[in-house]
Amino acid sequence: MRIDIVTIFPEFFDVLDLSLLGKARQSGLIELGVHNLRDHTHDRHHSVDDTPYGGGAGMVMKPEPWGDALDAILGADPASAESVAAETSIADSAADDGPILIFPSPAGDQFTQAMARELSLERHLVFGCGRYEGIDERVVDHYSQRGRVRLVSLGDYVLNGGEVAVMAMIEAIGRLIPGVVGNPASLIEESHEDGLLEYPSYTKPANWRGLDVPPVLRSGDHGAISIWRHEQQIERTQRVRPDLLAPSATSERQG
Ligand code: 6GU
Repeated sequence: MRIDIVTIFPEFFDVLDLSLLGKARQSGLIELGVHNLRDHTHDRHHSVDDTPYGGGAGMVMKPEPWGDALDAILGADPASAESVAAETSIADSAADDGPILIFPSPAGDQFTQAMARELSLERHLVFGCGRYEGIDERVVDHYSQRGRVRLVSLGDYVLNGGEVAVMAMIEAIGRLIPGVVGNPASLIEESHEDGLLEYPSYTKPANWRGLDVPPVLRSGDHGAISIWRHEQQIERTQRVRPDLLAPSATSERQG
């Protein structure tokens, strides 16, 4: 999978050198491009923001640097005269399911494990990290005319910018790409994969600070262990996340 990120804080994504995703990049399973939005400004101060039309607090990210930065990744707009020879516009590639452009936004669709799985099947994801009060809406409108665009939110709280959200999304998506996680079975037994929270896990020693490992786990009875773990999942989900057990949650998962 190819992943491109446009941001004013490219260093933020240095951590993608580490851990499982770093290994996936080394082995070529994930190809990453991090692009500095300021490289696509043309004024002396490299400004990426301006005051909002209509007034109000904060600053809005200007459309021109975004247009230049995204065109450099996606190919120029085929509708514009100078780009007749553009090789890979999103309009062309939309036919073969070209890139998806994702803008992290608290106003977007909720990011879920189901969405992570969907996106893990894509060949090319492009993330545009907004800062300040957001990006000029015409950027979303323009690229929506040319291909697939999604606004995606991590949850109902406010972050200063999209960078942390994109890190979270890339980690959730990247680990679902075949080969990134060494043991595929570990993907199946996790929270949210079957719509339930994970069962509790234990390792040695059998007694730690007066606390015993549940005896069933040391019984060697794999049937009993399997039943116990499933009961734990149900109990935990009922207690912590009853919304996941609601019928609407089930139909959403299947839909
Ligand atoms: Cl995706 N972006 C920002 N800026 N804030 C958020 C978010 C995303 N999801 C929750 N809060």
